[in-house]
Amino acid sequence: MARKPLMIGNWKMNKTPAESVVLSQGISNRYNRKWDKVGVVLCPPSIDLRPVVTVLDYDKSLIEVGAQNVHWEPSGAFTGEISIPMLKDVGATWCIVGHSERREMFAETDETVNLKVRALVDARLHPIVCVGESLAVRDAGTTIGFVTDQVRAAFAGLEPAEAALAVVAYEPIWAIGTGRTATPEQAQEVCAAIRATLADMFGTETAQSMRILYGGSMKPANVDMFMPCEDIDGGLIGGAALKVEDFTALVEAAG
Ligand code: 3PY
Repeated sequence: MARKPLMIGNWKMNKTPAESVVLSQGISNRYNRKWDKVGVVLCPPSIDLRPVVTVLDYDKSLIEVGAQNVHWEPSGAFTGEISIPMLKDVGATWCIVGHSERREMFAETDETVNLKVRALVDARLHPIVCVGESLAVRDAGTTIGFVTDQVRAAFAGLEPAEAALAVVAYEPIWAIGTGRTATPEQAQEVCAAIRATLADMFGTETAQSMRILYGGSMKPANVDMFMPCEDIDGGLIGGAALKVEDFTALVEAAG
């Protein structure tokens, strides 16, 4: 089944609202019809969502916008959190869930990842479910079991049509912010195992329709190694998403 490639920029905690206007405008200016072969999503910090959506709406851009995190409760005493109704109001349609930085530094667990995925699909938003192993897990030879357990936990309790709203991003932790990348063979092996797990949970048709991304220092210099892999449908991009030239080069390479 042909899956439309997808490139998602994860800006992490970079770019002020003023800088987010410059970056999203720069990317939008480079957007051309060729890119409708590739889905593009920008995930700026939550304070930048409104300015980025405004820029892209003004340009009638096909680029979509996502958040980097969300709480599963619709409102309440959760200081510092943002809710799904807030994302919907601002025009965000995607949300990263379970990035390894949040799992490591902000106590995100498989259980809270599942609560967030559940709440997002209930609101018909698209979760970007991040999974990936540490170097210790890779060295122990237990990567496939570890990552597929994360997938099972994140998607527990969903119906196939709900799961199909999500994408999965495989990001080996040892390749994030280190300049190291997995080899295409390593990435493909894990992404194939993720797809097999989704097939086991939701059926082959749903699994074949879902996009699985590679993340972890994907950049213009290595994108051509990953895109031909059978089970890799795009990238979740960190540092290279912060430069117009780099990000647009990645999108063009995916198309
Ligand atoms: C990276 O490539 O550094 C990422 O973590 C993307 O999410």
